[in-house]
Amino acid sequence: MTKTLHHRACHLCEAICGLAIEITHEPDGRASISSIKGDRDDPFSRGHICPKAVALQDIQEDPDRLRQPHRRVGEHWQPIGWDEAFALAAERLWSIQQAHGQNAVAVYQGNPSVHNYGLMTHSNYFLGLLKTRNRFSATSVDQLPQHLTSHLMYGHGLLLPIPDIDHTDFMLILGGNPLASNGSIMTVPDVEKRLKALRARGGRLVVIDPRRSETAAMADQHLFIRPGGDAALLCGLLNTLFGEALERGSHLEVDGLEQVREAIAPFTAQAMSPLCGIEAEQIRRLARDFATAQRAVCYGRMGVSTQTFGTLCHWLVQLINLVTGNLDRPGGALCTEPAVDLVASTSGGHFDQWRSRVSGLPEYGGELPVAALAEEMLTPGEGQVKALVTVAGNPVLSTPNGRRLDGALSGLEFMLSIDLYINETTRHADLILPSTSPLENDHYDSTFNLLAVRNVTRFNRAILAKPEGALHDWEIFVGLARAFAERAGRVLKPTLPPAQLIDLALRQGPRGEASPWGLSLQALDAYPHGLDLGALQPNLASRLRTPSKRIQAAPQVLLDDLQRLAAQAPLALDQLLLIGRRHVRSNNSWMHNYHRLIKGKPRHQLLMHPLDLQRRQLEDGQWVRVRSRTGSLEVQVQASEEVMPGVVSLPHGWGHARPGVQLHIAQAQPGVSANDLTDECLRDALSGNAALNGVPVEVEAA
Ligand SMILES: Nc1nc2c(c(=O)[nH]1)N[C@H]1C(S)=C(S)[C@@H](COP(=O)(O)OP(=O)(O)OC[C@H]3O[C@@H](n4cnc5c(=O)[nH]c(N)nc54)[C@H](O)[C@@H]3O)O[C@H]1N2
Ligand SMILES: Nc1nc2c(c(=O)[nH]1)N[C@H]1C(S)=C(S)[C@@H](COP(=O)(O)OP(=O)(O)OC[C@H]3O[C@@H](n4cnc5c(=O)[nH]c(N)nc54)[C@H](O)[C@@H]3O)O[C@H]1N2
Ligand code: SF4
Ligand SMILES: [Mo]
Repeated sequence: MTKTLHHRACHLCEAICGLAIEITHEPDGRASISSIKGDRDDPFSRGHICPKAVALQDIQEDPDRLRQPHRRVGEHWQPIGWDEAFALAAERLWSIQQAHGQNAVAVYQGNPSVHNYGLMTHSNYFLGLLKTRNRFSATSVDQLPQHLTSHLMYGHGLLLPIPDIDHTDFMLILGGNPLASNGSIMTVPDVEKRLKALRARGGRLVVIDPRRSETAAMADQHLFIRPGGDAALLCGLLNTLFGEALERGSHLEVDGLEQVREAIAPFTAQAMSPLCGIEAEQIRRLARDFATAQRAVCYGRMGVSTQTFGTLCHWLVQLINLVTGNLDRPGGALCTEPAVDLVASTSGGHFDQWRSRVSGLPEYGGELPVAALAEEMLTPGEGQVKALVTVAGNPVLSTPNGRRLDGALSGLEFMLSIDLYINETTRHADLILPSTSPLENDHYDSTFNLLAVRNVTRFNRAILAKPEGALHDWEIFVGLARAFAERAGRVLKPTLPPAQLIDLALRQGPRGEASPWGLSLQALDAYPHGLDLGALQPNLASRLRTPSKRIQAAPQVLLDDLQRLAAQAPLALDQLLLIGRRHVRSNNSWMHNYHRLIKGKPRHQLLMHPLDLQRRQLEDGQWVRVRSRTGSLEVQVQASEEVMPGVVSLPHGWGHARPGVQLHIAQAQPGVSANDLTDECLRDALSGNAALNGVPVEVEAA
């Protein structure tokens, strides 16, 4: 028996934590993981990991994880060979498109699609052949408003300014809880340490959240906000900045700032206060504190994206950073300069060039909002969706009104899933193609290097050998593409393995052969702990992709959306609103099948303020029925002063006890799916992003 030590990063969430993994090799050739620890020599994560990293071992060993293709035969699953599986998929998808048109096949790509580089480089090799307009992904239950804002203001949906958390003096967070999520569109391992450092250097952290989250609890100031009230608060802040001459000059060239100033004039702190539930003087004081800090940054995330004014919120966040001189400035918000530069190598994107068939929701970057997926399946007529391909996703638990989608999936003619498990979604599939596990994969983080709080890069070599007969995700896509092209009589362009594509991108990139860095894949092998490329630097002026190469502060669609806010009625305080929450041991819907992550105190409960319980004569710990327009469910309630009165909180991604699901540990857990209550009709009107937060609900004794 020998032991070897390996270094690579964890890429389960967005944080990029360096790992030191010890592998035991048996004399018969078998290898197993003996320990997983944080890598202290990683310059970015500095030893930090969360409990999910250790569960990489459980993923590896999980008997429920599929290891070969499975085909449905009635109620049973039958293992089949790869070639047979590819041919079956090609035949069914092709014939459905022949009978009903190309758009009859829909695609849904889930979150791990950006956590696995083979999916990044190769999913479109196959999916592009389908030429369907019914493409959906987890983007539209998440960060779509942020892409759209950057597309409209900066000319590229990936020019996303990241908080310079290590150098700021004032951080204002709305709708993000990095202590649980480890940062998002702000890749930041050991965020707690970095926030403590901010406070230790005399800086301030202010959190706006309807719940006293873990991050709010460590802040200098936490303001409760009525869910969905952020656009009003942000308008009040911006109005104060203009009204009290708190602006600061910027080196950036901007069009439309005068239009913004004019448009925002009626949105005074006084007028906005009843729309967000924060005192006018409180709003004004916050604006002054922000503007007078040496270096400040306003950061908005999930909680402000997934609400009915999601894009308006993110536009206002950008404007607040811009007018206070904190955009593209150290200690403010800065764009990264990654070694693989997706901004330089891709087009700026497009918006609203076509719309969904039933509800007329706009496309962004070739994808339609996933809130429309079920209705596209359920509404008869030309273009009705008859088949679905899911890739690394679980939309039944992750998208609004998941129960309706659940029902719609059972009516499809064919469903293909590329996934590791038979879960709430893939149980409806006719064919499941599982890929290798995370540690059997190489990985290069082209997405999260783009979103990190420092410029970083590394190449992660696979640590465990690919089992015999297994395929990586990218190989599955190549197999599907070949079979489909053959069936459809089309010529397929050749492709290269992901490692070679990344090598090319590195060599040709800004830190490549023409630069002093001279990066290539081979060069990165010299940095098993990752390579720090330095702090973020101002660069937006030269990277803007708008036609004028100037920032567009006043896109017409956003000025128009401001009028929607102006027409908003004041808050109905007696209406209970549902919000979500994340836990550090959880990862969306898919990591509940591992003992070490689900042990400990139960965390599936509905959190409710004691006053709201009292008003309904309910008691802590009792079972309650929660009802919304779309559904109802029963769950245990927990009294909590963490949530403000009028707000209840339920985590998403639970509710695994459904027939046919093969997740033996997860199924035994209590918990319900928050998305059985969310509503596909509640959306950000501009982008179509799902409003998963601020859902009106009623709660009564069960
Ligand atoms: N109510 C509510 N709903 C939400 C949210 C919320 O806050 N509240 N959050 C939303 C957000 S931000 C997101 S990103 C979505 C996530 O929604 P989804 O992406 O739909 O769901 P996940 O739970 O991430 O499912 C990941 C799936 O990928 C599989 N998988 C994991 N790794 C791999 C791999 O390497 N290859 C392949 N082929 N498969 C793999 C897993 O088995 C699992 O089935 O949920 C959204 N839904
Ligand atoms: N442990 C863990 N880490 C994760 C994930 C996970 O599931 N578990 N998922 C990963 C993914 S895919 C993503 S996208 C990121 C998300 O990372 P974050 O954006 O940090 O998301 P959350 O932790 O959901 O924090 C959202 C916060 O918004 C608050 N909120 C809800 N409604 C409103 C509102 O109307 N206004 C305001 N101001 N706040 C509101 C909620 O109370 C919550 O505290 O996390 C990633 N990291
Ligand atoms: S925070 Fe946890 S899940 Fe995320 S990258 Fe780090 S170790 Fe992995
Ligand atoms: Mo997400």
